Amino acid sequence: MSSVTISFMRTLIHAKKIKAKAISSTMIRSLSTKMASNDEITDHQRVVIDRFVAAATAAAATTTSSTKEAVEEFHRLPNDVNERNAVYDDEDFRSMAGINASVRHNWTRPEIAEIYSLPFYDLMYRAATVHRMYWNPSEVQQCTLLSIKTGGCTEDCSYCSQSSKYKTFVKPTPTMKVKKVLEAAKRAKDAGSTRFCMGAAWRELGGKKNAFRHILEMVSGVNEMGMEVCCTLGMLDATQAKQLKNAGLTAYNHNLDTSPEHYPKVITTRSYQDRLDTISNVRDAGISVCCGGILGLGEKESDRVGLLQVLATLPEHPESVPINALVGVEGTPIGDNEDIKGVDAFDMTRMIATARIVMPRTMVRLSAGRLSFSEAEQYLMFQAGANSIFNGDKLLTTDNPDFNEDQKLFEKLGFSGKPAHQGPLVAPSEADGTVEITKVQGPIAECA
Ligand code: SAM
Ligand code: DTB
Ligand code: SF4
Repeated sequence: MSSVTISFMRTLIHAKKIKAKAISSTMIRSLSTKMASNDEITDHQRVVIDRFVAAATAAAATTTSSTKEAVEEFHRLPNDVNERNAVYDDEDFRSMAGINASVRHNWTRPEIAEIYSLPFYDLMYRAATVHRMYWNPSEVQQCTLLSIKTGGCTEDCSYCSQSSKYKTFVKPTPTMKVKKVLEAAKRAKDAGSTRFCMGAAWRELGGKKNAFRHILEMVSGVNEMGMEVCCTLGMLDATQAKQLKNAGLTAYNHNLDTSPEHYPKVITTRSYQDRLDTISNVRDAGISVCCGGILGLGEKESDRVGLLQVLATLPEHPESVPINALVGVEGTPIGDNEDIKGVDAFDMTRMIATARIVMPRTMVRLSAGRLSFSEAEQYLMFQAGANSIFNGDKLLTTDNPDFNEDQKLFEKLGFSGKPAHQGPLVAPSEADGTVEITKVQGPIAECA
């Protein structure tokens, strides 16, 4: 790549005084002309420039705000997942520091098992490199959870404190009032949270008309506060998913939990296919899919690989994949099973690293179980590619690290939270051309 092009790109990226609005067509056209006239530019280098121009175009087209915000926005990819994916439509694979990666939907179990079983140092190197090819590692999303309807669930998930089948510390409580939920969301926002996730201990929304009306009010209320809104309410049909989308829902969490083979040993009251159907209803409604699983259910390594294979071969990878470590709850079959050991930090890291490699554009969420890991162990998980956590002193019913301790940890590690309703930061390796991006085929895309 010519030095003039590199310095032009850097000027665009780093210039503090440039308004993104002013960047748009003239500068992009000028960049295109420089690109078109330089015979020495190789194909993959041209693509690096294409990507940069695509991000700049998106930012320039949508920016109406101040210089600082404009520059900030200019560093970000489009927030809408379809627009974001469209930027990379013709991308084949990425390479950096001897590692290749791509967004694929045809992963086989043996391929994933091979990655999962790499020597730990090689797995970490590969995952951390993939992470840096696709993401800015300084940004880690923080979501605040609230249980809006606790306990008394008719499902028999054998890890769960909220199932009515088991006698646990949880005292069932009715659905919270809309006003109380919005007050809690406001407190989370004031504390700096940008995403609010509401959980209900239901098998399904089903015929709960009144409760659903209230939930739609909660969703639109939180959305109006400027926060991203997520729900996890059990199974949804297509109509309910569309209603939630219309009310302003950003994302829906519905986990597969484990592999299809291990699943019936953990849950008997709803099938794997039921879960896949809900995920597809959520996807079809245009809501971001948050779908992952739990380690510590007595599963084998092949079940962990099996779960990742199902996720990585969905028609679209989930926008986020939560990886939970079991929080053992007394009174539940798994919590009381002495043969099931606590989740090892290296196993948790392996799972996160493998998820990062097989779904490079997915946000990997280090979810339940952080209290059982030291800060250094959690750092290993961020280094393996985790870029989201649940914050707040409580998860749904169990404890989570102290909110202020998490903020201190973020400061120590140099992480910032992700702002609401903004796409992820462009990976520095992409902005400065360190990562090589190879196209599927064809001539240079027309810029501007
Ligand atoms: N009731 C809804 C459902 O299951 O679809 C939503 C809430 S449920 C608590 C959300 C997810 O939290 C579960 O699918 C499971 O992956 C995770 N989870 C629940 N209890 C857990 C525990 N004790 N330890 C770790 N993760 C847990
Ligand atoms: C997810 O995968 N983990 C979060 C969120 N989605 C809703 C829930 C974890 C729950 C942990 C057990 C509890 O607190 O009851
Ligand atoms: Fe009910 Fe969800 Fe708990 Fe299963 S995980 S028992 S569906 S609250």
